[in-house]
Order: sequence, then structure tokens, then C-alpha cells
Amino acid sequence: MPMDNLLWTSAEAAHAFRVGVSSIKRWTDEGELEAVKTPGGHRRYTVPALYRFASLRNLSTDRLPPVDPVVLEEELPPPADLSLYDALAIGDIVAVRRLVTPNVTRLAQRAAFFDRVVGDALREIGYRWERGELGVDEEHRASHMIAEALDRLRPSHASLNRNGPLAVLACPPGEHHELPLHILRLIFEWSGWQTELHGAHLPWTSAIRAVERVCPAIFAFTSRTASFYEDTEFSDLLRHCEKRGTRVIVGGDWARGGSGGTRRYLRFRTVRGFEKWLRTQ
Ligand code: B12
Repeated sequence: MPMDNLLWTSAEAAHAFRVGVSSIKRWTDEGELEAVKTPGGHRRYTVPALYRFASLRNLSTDRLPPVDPVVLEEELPPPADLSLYDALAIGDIVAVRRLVTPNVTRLAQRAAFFDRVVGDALREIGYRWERGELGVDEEHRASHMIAEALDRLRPSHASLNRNGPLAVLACPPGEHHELPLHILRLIFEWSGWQTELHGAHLPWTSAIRAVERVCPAIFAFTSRTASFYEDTEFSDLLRHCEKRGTRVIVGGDWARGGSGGTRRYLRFRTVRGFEKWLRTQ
């Protein structure tokens, strides 16, 4: 155990979990095991981060030091029968963080997990809201909790791939359903991409400006409607993207009626399908 009991090296973490140092490094690179960087650029692990990872992966904590239960409160798993919908509806952010964390390592499985677990919970929120069982306040709170919990899963700043290709993510003008972008950002970053998240309601002229400014390899949109097909400004964007070699991909209800290629942009109905395609790029 390290002398100060605060920051552990990769070798110490590997010893604690009875695995090789390369596993620790891989888990860190994949964003599953949270690391901090020393001024000299070395990775170190806090004890709560090691506990959280152990609980995620069902690893023994017998080689970790005892920690004040208050410090670990956030690390404890929620009750087994609490669904993500329940946690969102009662506003339990600690449980939401846990339940949004995929307990699998393969990216394809994680993508499928997000489609199913996050998609289902929010559909349930929408359904209850429509029936007047949940207020707009509870729906807004749920959306923010999901976004926060997803963003916590991003790779640490230090482990982001600074040489990776760039993806820009946004909603078209008028569109406020941006949560899928937070999921897509994770898939991109876990796949070694860099991202710019522009969020809800991005005017087409600003999207064109972004293409000219950073020349992304991919521009990803999510939208609840497909009315942009006819939009001349969208056609302008596509023209700029073609000129710059930027692939445009869309999802959400915009992709209704099928997945796959059209001449000028690709449509995806699921994160899982998108992840499979991304691996071929
Ligand atoms: C949260 C929410 C909101 C939040 C969004 C907050 C945010 N930051 O995103 C806010 C409050 C802004 C909102 C506003 C409104 N909403 Co709303 N909202 C929802 C809710 C509850 C969840 C949507 C969501 O995030 N789902 C989770 C994501 C992860 O899943 P998903 O969208 O299904 O996407 C999946 C796939 O399609 C795919 N995917 C999606 N996009 C992309 C993109 C790519 C590139 C790829 C690869 C994949 C992909 O991945 C996802 C995971 O599988 C839905 C309920 C529902 N049934 O969906 C209603 C819902 C979508 N909203 C609805 C409505 C009516 C509205 C409002 C008009 C309400 C109002 N009167 O103001 C406004 C419209 C605002 C606007 N102009 O956009 C209706 C839409 C009805 C319709 N068919 O048009 C729904 C269905 C609720 C309902 N039952 O009536 N809403």
C-alpha cells in the first residue's frame, strides 16, 4: 500500500486487483478506471476511484485500505431492484450514475446497453409525462441527471487521444432533444476520436461555419423530425461537407424509415448500429 494512502501507482493498483499493469493501463485508456495525472505526467489512482472500479467489475477490495464510509457513499451500488427509470423519477443522482454506467467492456455491448437502458428509461419518462404522472420539472431533472451521469463516463482529459479524428455533434435548428449526443460523444471518445459537442438548436449557418473552422471527419446530428430533408440550408451544409470530406450522419426519428446510406449522408436508428459502422472507418 502506498505510504500516503492517497494516490496509487499503476503497479500498486495492479497488485491490489491481482492483474497485470497492462490491464490497469487499458482500463484507464478506455475510461473505465479514473486516473489523475501527476505534474510529471504519471498516472495515479485515488482510493475511492479504485473502490468504484472494483465494485463495477466485481473485484475484491481486500487489498485496498479501509475508507471513511462517507467518502465511499457515492461508490455504493444502488438497491438491486431500483431501475434507471425509478432512480430518475425520485431524483437519486448517485443511483443514476451507477445505473448509467455499463458493466461491460466491449464497445458494442456498451452501445447496446445505452440503446436499451437509457433509451427505455427516457421513453418511460416521456410516457408518464404524457399521462400527467410526471411534471415537466421532473422530466427536466431527469434529462439533466442523465446528461451529467453520461458525461462522467468520458475518458479523463489526460487519456483523450489528441491525434484522433474529429467529430462534431449537434441538433439541427429547432431541435432540443440533445441527449443522444452525450451517448454518441462517449462512443466516439472511447473509440479514440476527439469531439466537439454543439448541443441543441444549432443554426445551419453555424454548422457550416464549424465545418469550415475545424473540418471534422464526421458531423453527427440527432433530430426528432425529418423535415430538414427539404431544407435548402441543410443542402448547403451537405455541399460544404462534401467539399471538405466531412461525412454527415443522422439519427433519431430523422432516421425513421430505415438505416444505412443515402447518397449524401448516412442514417442510423441505433447507437449499436453506429458503433459497428464506426469500427470500419
Ligand atoms: C427528454 C425529453 C425532452 C427534453 C430534452 C432534453 C435534452 N437535453 O435532450 C426537452 C424538455 C427539451 C423536451 C422538449 C420537448 N419535447 Co420531448 N421528450 C423527451 C423524452 C422524455 C426523452 C427523449 C430522449 O432523450 N430519449 C433518450 C434518447 C437516448 O433516446 P432516443 O431519442 O430514442 O434516441 C435513440 C436512437 O434514436 C438513437 N439516436 C438518436 N439520435 C441519434 C443520432 C445518431 C447519429 C445515432 C447514430 C443514433 C441516434 O440513439 C438513442 C438511443 O438508442 C421523450 C420521450 C420519448 N419517448 O422519447 C420526449 C418526446 C421526444 N418529446 C416530445 C415533445 C412533444 C416535446 C416538446 C414539443 C414538448 C413541448 N410541448 O414543449 C418539446 C420539443 C422541443 C424541441 N423543439 O425539440 C414528444 C415527441 C412527440 C413526437 N413524436 O413528436 C416525446 C416522444 C414525448 C411524448 N411522449 O410525447 N423533451
